[in-house]
Amino acid sequence: MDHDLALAVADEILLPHCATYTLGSMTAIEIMSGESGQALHRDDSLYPLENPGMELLMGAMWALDDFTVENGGTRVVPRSHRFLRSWHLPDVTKWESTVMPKGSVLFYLGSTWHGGGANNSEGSRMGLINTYSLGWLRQKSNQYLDTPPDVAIQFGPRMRALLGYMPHGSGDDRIGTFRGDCPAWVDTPPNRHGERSEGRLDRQKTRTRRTASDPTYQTDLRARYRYTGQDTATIATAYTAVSLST
Ligand SMILES: O=C(O)CCC(=O)C(=O)O
Repeated sequence: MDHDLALAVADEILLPHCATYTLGSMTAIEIMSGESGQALHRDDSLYPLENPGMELLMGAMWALDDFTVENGGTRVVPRSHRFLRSWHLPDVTKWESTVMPKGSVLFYLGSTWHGGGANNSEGSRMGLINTYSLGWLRQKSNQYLDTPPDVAIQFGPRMRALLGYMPHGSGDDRIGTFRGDCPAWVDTPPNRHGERSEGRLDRQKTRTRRTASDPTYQTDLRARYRYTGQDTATIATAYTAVSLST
């Protein structure tokens, strides 16, 4: 998800139009032997915008098997992103199959027509698609259900930001948005009744910047994170990362 190459490409395509982007969806796709081709489509059609003047998202298809013409390597219609409106159909007979060895990645724009190919081989074909979407759009999947706070806290700030645990534009706006990823979102899971165990405002009032060597800080960390079962070193790293970015 946070592979440097994928993020470098996403930076180029999406950052001109947003302050931060997020993971829209994570999908594993296995095309079995004998399966027919998927209908060609655009991934950005989930957003009801015609001619938005920018790319709304970008896809990265990682090959977990060799992709071949025979086994259904993703079909792509080159230059089809230039057909700006959904009723301006490109000639979808002019698709090309993606041929790439296992471990490779295909990047495609959200407006590019594409689809899984027919699998005429004996084996199955597996791939993983991650989409990255402009940070001010709703993500395609609800990442807070896929990766709830007690799991998200185990990742670094970059991954948490990609999942959406960071307000959009927190780095460059002028309206006082919280800067950096938001501890209130990642370190206080709802209790059994669906309420937060501490109010965000109370915690912000009492929270001061302390270093990891401060004994009271360690005690507080242990209390706060006891539900995760993580060791304190991991917790201290995660918390320091959050604190530093505030
Ligand atoms: O499996 C593939 O090659 C593409 C799948 C795809 O585009 C989709 O499911 O939206």
